[in-house]
Amino acid sequence: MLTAFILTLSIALISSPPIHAETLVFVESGDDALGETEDVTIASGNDNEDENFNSDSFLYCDTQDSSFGNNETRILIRFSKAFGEQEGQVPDNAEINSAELTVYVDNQGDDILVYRINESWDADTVTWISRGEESGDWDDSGVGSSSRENNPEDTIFSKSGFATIDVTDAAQQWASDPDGSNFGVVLIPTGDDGADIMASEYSDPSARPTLTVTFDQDNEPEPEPEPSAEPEPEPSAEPEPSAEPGTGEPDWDNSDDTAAAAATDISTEGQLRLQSGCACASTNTTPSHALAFLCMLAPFIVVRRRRDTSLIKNR
Ligand SMILES: [Ca+2]
Ligand SMILES: [Ca+2]
Repeated sequence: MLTAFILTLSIALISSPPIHAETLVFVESGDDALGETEDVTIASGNDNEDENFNSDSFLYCDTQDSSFGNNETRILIRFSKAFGEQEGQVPDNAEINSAELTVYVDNQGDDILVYRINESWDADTVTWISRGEESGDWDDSGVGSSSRENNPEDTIFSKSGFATIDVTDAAQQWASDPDGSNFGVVLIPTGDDGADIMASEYSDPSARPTLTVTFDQDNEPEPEPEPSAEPEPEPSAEPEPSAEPGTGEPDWDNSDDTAAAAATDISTEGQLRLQSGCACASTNTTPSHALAFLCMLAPFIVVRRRRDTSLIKNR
């Protein structure tokens, strides 16, 4: 029995799926909720700092943006449902091999620095001053230095066309703590030659921001061994304990009805329910009352003999 158990365990270990790399791509599509993209421009200046621009089809990044009264514009981007335990999400504690944020630059400009944000925000209500109606103000307005990480994740060398931003380190953090850290990134301009980027609201889906994450998928946890996984006793094994005579008082009374009811229970289930040794009870045949009566007498008449012979028979 021990050998069979070890063999079963060995097969379970050998058949565990190996660690494998998996790639998921997230983009706003309308059909895939997990691709939900939150992207929004925030702008400084009295006329802009309390305004929300989430519905625009373009995102703006410029130290002196003429469309915003020559004030500074910055871009926030987050894929809020990319990480988690749902099917199709990057799972918790996944080891990130690479993560790339791809954007389409429509109007090239000066380089852009990309930082991981460390405060939560709401795309529909965020502004230069506020993180959102229910979130309070930024610790440092405009996602300033105390509202983001100190060192940039990457730099966009701004030119027209697709630009790829390495956010691997940020994605590792987001995977480690999706609820407490996935606040996306902020794009901060380095000069007054601004860049325009297609937003998730842009009509052509292929130009919308995309997050591509490649990660190692951990093995599934070992399943708990089920009771049915226990190897069946071999025919040569010792008789079942339930076939042994009871050591205490039999748990039935002396009425035929009780014995018959017990026997019926046994015949329908095909297995022994009585605590005392009664050979007829382990069969599928329907015992007669006489047989049931013999069953009741069995502990007093044939117990010792059957115990001896059953051992002989089963060798
Ligand atoms: Ca938007
Ligand atoms: Ca420009």
